[in-house]
Parts: sequence; structure tokens; C-alpha cells
Amino acid sequence: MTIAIPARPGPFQLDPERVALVVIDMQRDFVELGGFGDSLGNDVTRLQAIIPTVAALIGLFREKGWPIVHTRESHLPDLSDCPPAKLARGGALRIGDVGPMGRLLVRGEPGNAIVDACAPVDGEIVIDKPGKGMFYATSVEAELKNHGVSQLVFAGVTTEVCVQTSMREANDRGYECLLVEDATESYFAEFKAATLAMIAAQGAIVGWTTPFERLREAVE
Ligand code: C5J
Repeated sequence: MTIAIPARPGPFQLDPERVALVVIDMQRDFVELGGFGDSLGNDVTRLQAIIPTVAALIGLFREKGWPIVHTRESHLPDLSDCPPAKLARGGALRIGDVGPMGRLLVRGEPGNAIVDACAPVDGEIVIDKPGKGMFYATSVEAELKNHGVSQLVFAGVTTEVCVQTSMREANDRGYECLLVEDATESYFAEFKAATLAMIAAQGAIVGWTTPFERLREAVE
């Protein structure tokens, strides 16, 4: 039986047998001072503000026993999975350069870790992705198939980059997608607002959006 979640542009019919949470890139590299996001001149405090809501959302899915996927944007230490066009762009530091939390966006470095409050626990799926989208060059589609998942609830950072790219990839692959509005954030308030609007526009052309409380109240 599905649960109707009040959402934009209309109710999202959540199926407890088929749903998974996807938490995009809640890494120190994007959220903390000294990381990749900070090196690009961004205000990371905007992203830190959603940590309690993302943690509560993860807690809700754990309580329900529903699958959870965590992603990290990351590259191999030799950067062989980082296209030159991506490597060439950046600010004061580039991908692979050494910052206060180790090499930026490189797997296994301290800055690449997911923040403690949102960290995965045993049994949860962790996907290292070299691109913005979670399906590009990863095993996530096979993992979701194994779990019988066809609906994805999205959270994480940043709204208009890796979250939106992943949602669009998921939408094209037939997943029904719900973005939790206050469990995602951008360095740019106007980009977040525009992304939320364009996702739900035209009858949920990419997916649905809802605040965490509406989701929590509906499923509890
Ligand atoms: C960015 C991301 N913003 N996780 N990555 O470069 O959105």
C-alpha cells in the first residue's frame, strides 16, 4: 500500500516496498572550511545548516528499515577517472591539490569523508562517483535493482549540481523522484529556488518536492 506524501506539484505516492533514500555528497570537501567548495570561494555555512535535517531524514529511513544510498564525489588518487576538462577548472586549488583536509576530492582523503552526523552505517550502500550524476561510471543502478527499488527520495548537496544531475539521470531511467526541500542546499539561494521550481514544474517533469516534516508526518 502506498503512502500519499503532500508534495509539489501534487501528492507523491510513496511505496514502502520500493523506496530508497539517496544522500548526495554530504562530504567534508563540500561542507567544511578548507574543502573543495571553500576553495572555490563558496560560503560553506549555508550547507552546514542542513546537516541536522539530513541526519533526521537518514534516521527516519533507518527506523523504517528502508534502503539508504550515500554518494561521494571522488576521484582515484592518480586522477585517471577525472577528465582533463574537469581537472582544468577550479579556484585557488584544483582537484587533487593538497588542502588542509588532504587532497581535494580524492578517495580516502580526510576531506572526502561524509560528515559524522550523516555517515553511513554497515549495510548501507556507498557509491563513489567521478561525475556529478550518481549513475555515471558507478554500480548504483545494479545496487538499486538488487533491492527492488523504483522510487528515490533525494537529499544532499549541492541542489543544482550533483543533486539535480542525479535526479535527472534517475528520472530518465524510470525512477519516481522526491526531493526533500530542507535536506538539500546550494551555495547560491537563487539556484536552489530555481532548481526546486524547475523539478516540480510541468506536472513533475523531473520529480516532486516536499519539506522533511511533511514526509515524516505522512510516513509515521
Ligand atoms: C559540486 C556537488 N557542486 N556535489 N558537487 O561540485 O554538487
